[in-house]
Amino acid sequence: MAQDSATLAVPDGSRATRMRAPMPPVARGFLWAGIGFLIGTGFMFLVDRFPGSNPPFITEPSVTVGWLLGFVGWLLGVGGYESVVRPWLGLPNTYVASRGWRRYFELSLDNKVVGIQYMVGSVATFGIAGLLAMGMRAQLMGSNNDVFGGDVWYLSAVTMHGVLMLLGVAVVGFVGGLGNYVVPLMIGARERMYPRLGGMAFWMYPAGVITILLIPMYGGSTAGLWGYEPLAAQDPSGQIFYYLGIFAMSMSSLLTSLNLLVTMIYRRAPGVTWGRMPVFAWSQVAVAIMSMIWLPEIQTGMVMGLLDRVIPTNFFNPNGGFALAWESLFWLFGHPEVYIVMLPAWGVWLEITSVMSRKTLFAKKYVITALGFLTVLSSMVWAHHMFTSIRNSEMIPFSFFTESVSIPTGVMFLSALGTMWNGRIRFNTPMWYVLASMFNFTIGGLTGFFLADVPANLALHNTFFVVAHFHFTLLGGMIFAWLGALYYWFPKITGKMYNERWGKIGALLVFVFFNATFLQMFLAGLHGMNRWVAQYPAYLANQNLWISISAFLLGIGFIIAFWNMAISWAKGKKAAENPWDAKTLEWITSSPPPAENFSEIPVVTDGFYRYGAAKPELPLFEAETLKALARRQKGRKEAAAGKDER
Ligand code: HEM
Ligand SMILES: [Cu+2]
Repeated sequence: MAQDSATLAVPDGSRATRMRAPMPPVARGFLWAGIGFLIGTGFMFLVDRFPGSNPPFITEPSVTVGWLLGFVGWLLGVGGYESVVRPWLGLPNTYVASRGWRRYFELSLDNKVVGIQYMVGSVATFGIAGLLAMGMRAQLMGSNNDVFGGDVWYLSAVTMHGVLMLLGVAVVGFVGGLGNYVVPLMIGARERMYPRLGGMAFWMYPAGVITILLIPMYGGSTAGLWGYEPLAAQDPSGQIFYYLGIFAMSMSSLLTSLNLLVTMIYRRAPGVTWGRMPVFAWSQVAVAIMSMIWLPEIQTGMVMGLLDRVIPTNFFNPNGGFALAWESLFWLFGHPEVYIVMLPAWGVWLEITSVMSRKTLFAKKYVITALGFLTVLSSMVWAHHMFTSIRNSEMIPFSFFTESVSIPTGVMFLSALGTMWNGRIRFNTPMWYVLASMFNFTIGGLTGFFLADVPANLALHNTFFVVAHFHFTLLGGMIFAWLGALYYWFPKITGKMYNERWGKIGALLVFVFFNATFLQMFLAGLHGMNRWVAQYPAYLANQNLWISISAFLLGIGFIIAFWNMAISWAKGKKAAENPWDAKTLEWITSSPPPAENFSEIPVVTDGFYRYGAAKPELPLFEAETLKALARRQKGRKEAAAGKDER
């Protein structure tokens, strides 16, 4: 490492003295979380003795307060104490970043460390939520199975699977993971605007995942990802972990998005104008705007739902409250959420198609305009999830706006296709994933049209047709693009090259068995297979058996896809500096980049994606950057160790 990232924490230039940490930060996090929990529950025990509860500490109000203090204890324990609290109190700065692997187990101020923390965390969460899916498919393999030992536990698995996949994988994978890692590099920034906030934001995420995993220990939660009222009010106590877990995970994404947005506003390198900024970064601008509006909205909803249980207030309680308000609150966030997830996936399509086709990105201005339309339109369609519960007169506008979303969406397809047109396309693993994602998303989008159509929706609502539709967009569209992105930036992040043959085998297996699994789900839905059921009529058993078998094979495909990355990271060959001949800024620094991202801030004089020019590399960057490149070739050690940049 050229420079210890700790120096970033000490802006006044004074070097912090290294304090020997008494305990690894994560261990201290758990300890302080435990202490916080005990203080919270103890306090509640003193102020309110909970007649009849047994044991007396474990009641919903006391667990809620205990969780809040535990959450604070966790954040301080993993490093918030040194990096945030002490500086606030004016105490001498004792924050020193660790080196090597230890950096990943503490609060870090380096965008690349935080990006890897999020990426590895989201892959692990994908594994856990994927295992739950395998369990669900084992249950549904026969019409009368009992794999989970009771319907409550099956439904709790559905809830946890949905919440973890959506808030713990889909959002986090692109915003926290690749967003933190790639966006500052793409715009030529040394760091994000608020490194400490970025470091803290990450640690909220595992707290949220763990909270969701605690659901079964507190009785389960059967109301599903969207926690519909008044069902949720009747749920076992595990439901409070649903509210708290979603709160923590969404807070993590919100703060990350804010940080990235401010970074893009203030930290673009000279010459990286808004117009030149790469599409992946642009997609994160749109994501940040949507996150700033809709994540606080759903967090408010989560708090209201929680208060309904622990105070109890009466927001959604049918006796005096309004249960349908929850549905609107949820979907006001829920629909923009799918765009928060999908926009970066489209950004990835376009980055990769341009690079792999060696062609200038087609219609970039229209793509950015379309991102703007999607940001607005996606907030005007939420009641298409509620056609069975709203008035007839309210249906047409929601149907209309939903279908109009296909226009800006089509722009993404057109741009990708126009970019590939007449290009010399390199069909490697990232490109395979992008093409697969485009194929899958087409099916997801077209079946969305059926669901936006009111008469069809009324028949298909809550059947497996819907389950298949949203998996085609989320899993087939977003997760495939995510895998493509991970493979594409793999050489940048690890400095190693992945194994192309195993990459393609993984991509092929995942593509074939994804379609085998979820195409059949459309048919099951049309034949009357309901969702959120652990048992179903025997005539559907044969079809479900085949769905389950395909799902298990899909699981194996995912294991191969991720295993290949893990093995290549450990043992792969060293990658070339810019193996794709890409034009965006992250590829002009070393792989992996030094702590400060660029040894010299690049100065950009032309748009990116200029393929086909006579000398593609040269006209892009000015002399300073070329000097930096030359210096790096002489040896990074010399260039970085010798001088202090600040
Ligand atoms: C590994 C492959 C996967 C399989 C086999 C699978 C299977 C399932 C099944 C059987 C359900 C329950 C449907 C019901 O009864 O309502 C479900 C629900 C769900 N899945 Fe997946 N899934 C997979 C991956 C994903 C991914 C990658 C995402 C998102 C990025 C996702 C998001 C969801 C959501 C949001 C729900 C709804 C949860 C709810 O109703 O509360 N799934 N999945
Ligand atoms: Cu929607």
